[in-house]
Amino acid sequence: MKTLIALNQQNLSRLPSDIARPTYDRGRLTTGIVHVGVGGFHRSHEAYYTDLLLESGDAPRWGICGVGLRDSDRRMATILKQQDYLYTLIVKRPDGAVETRVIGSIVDFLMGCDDPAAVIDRMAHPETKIVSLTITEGGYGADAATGEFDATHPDARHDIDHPLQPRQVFGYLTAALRKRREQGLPAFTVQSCDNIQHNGDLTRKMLLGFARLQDAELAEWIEREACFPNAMVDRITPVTVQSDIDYLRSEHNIDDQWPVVCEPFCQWIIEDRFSAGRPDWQNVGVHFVPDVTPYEKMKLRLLNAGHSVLGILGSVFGYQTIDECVGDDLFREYLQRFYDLEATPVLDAVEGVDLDDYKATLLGRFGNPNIRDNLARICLESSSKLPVFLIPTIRENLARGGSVRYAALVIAAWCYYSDKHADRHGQPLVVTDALKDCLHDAAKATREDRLSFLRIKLVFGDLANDERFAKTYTDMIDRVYRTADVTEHMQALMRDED
Ligand code: CS2
Repeated sequence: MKTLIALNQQNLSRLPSDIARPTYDRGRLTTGIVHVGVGGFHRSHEAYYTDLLLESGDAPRWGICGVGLRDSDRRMATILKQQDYLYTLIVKRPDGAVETRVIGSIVDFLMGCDDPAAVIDRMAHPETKIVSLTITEGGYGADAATGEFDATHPDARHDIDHPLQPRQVFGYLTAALRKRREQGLPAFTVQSCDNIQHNGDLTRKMLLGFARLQDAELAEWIEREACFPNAMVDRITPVTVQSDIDYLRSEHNIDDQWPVVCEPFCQWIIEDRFSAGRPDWQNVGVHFVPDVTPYEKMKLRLLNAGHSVLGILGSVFGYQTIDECVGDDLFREYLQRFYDLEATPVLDAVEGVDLDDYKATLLGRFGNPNIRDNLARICLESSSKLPVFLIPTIRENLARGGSVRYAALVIAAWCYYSDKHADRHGQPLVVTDALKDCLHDAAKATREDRLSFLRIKLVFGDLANDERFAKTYTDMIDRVYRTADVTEHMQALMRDED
């Protein structure tokens, strides 16, 4: 047996010739970008685009320093450090073709919980121009009822009182911006890379909400000086599994402990507002626009909502992956109808995009059999996803008298899922959600009060008070609790429509 080549800087030249790798001098890079939340998505998206840019020419100011704030980031920190921050990106096409490239744009990694001062100093360093974030939809600390920064959260309270030992991202950003201001440096740009409508505006609002509680004058400076461009981010990136690691070992002789797998499609549309300069990402396919609103709305309401529709119905039915769902004509047709009848009528026109083509492309992307995006990934943290991906579509349809039945069945199936933690055969479903217990308790009470789940204000706001929706939802609950074979109900809804 051949000896495996451990992935690290020294071994780059020994990698098999068919593996693309950085040819730029990584030793020369300085870190213009600090990224908080280095998971699969950052590594298949921003770090990928930046690697392309570094490869294409002279952009040595734009190396990335990864940051983990929590202990759960330690594994990533340890593995990346061992590999000199290199990792392999495995791009899998639907036809089975695979492109493999070692990415070199991450050049350092700091753990905030070990050494907060190091993270603050790095963000405050004159070389840092952008602090980007992938902290998940639920990570922005907004109070679900008011939409303001939730200052009652224990970590937020801690951060207000301990400016130099923060726990949350806004504590770090504020401490670093304070330092920059004291040193006469320009504010960095805060670039959100999460799936939230107006992600930059939300980041700004939350950061200012936090900073005001600590230092009103500093908050004013941040408000004046820092930029928070909104952006639409897109690349389907499933969770890395052991077979991906094994594949690199057996096919390419490379020992990479945490590669990333993703689809070929990749999109990043950003509003061109940066306070301290930015990489020339436009040279490697990133689009800069004055207003990203229609693009982000389209993506959240079609791609992400489509994932949730298939993810929840598919999980209850007993499917494991998204491609399995769209491979089933019934699920595919259901999604298409949800798109056409409920999601699309409340979208705005998007310049240069034909929505029918966009939807067809999504079905093709979901169907990529080599991605095998697990429904468990799609369904995790649904309580912070659905309020962004699906519930706004319901609300807007209620306001215009449009159809809400396809979405209501999904919510009813999610109630069943949260109640039973099992699919229709009784096979356990793993639930990972910050509101897991609350969802479970409310769903359990469905027998006594069929609207109990819909009454969770943190997720649904006042949707239970809407008479039409409450009626439709109750009807769907009755169906799902009669039989959890959701395909029966999907079929019935489509039949009624014909
Ligand atoms: C998914 C997204 O989290 C989810 O539910 O819909 O992670 C999706 O795969 C990405 O946004 C694709 O760009």
